[in-house]
Amino acid sequence: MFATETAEKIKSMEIRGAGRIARAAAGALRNQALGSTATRTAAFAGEMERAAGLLVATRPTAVSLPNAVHMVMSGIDRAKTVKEARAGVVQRADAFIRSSQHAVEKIAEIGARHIRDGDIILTHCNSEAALGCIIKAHRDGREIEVFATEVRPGNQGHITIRTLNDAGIKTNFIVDSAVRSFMHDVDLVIIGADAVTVNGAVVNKIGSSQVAHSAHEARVNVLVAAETYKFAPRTIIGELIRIEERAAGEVLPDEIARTLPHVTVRNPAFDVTPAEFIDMIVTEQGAIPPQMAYVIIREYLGWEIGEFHKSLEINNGQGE
Ligand code: RI2
Repeated sequence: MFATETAEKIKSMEIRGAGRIARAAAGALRNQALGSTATRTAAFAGEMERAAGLLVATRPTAVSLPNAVHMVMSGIDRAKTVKEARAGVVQRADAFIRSSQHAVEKIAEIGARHIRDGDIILTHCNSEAALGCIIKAHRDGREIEVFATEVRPGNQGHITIRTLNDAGIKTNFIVDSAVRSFMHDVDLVIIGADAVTVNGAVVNKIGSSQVAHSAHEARVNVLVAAETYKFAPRTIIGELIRIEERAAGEVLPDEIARTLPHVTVRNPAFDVTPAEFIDMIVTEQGAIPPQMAYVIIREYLGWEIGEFHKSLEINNGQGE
């Protein structure tokens, strides 16, 4: 699949989940590079930049997407020939996809260690990283039970309960508004992430902050499963994560909305859970308290404050 088709599928959420969209974008850039007929490096780089821009613009919140695209595209401008530039893109895209899959497996292994025999776990939305931890604990022989939310309006909870059912895990399916009613029965909350900011706040599916707030109130630990490429480097310079607001029709059918001229439907897809409601973030590099998010951005994503200063200087015309 080339970039245009992949971008459409990400936008319509046929391809969804922060990790999956990142791998799909990397795969699309690889295919774009392999299929390009450009004969000059500048034309090749231009085509790839346009493809990258198209992919990044599809969903504004999941930082995994621009991080993956940045990793695949980095160094393209230094290649001396189209052949070299193409080989670089293919190599980096394949490396990203491999390391992403490995990260999800590693997180499952580390996260499962924090699940005890007899635990009742609540999860919200459909996160392959979060479900990986739950399924690994079950496979390791721990007897567990799960509460899974419906996740209006996208119904991602339906995917979650099918996955849990197929793994043979005892699961309770509840509407989103029932979370607080059941929180006293729950031992641990495990959710995924679309983005983690430098101050350890987690951006995830709308409703996650209510889930975490309710867990905090009931003294239930909240564990976030997030690969390091979900950490947001630009939050170091104070940039905020944009919360995607999706079409009103996902919440209320247009034919009903048309009859309600005084009603505006709001449909933010994500919300922000502050670090104080999160006990641990499990990354493939280990489990960290949310306050250590900066270390992940610096050590594993390789972004330093200096790098931003440099790019700001260049943008302001003071650089090379
Ligand atoms: P993994 C999803 O977003 C959910 O917010 C989920 O928690 C998050 O991506 C992480 O998913 P959406 O694409 O990468 O359903 O852990 O809007 O699968």
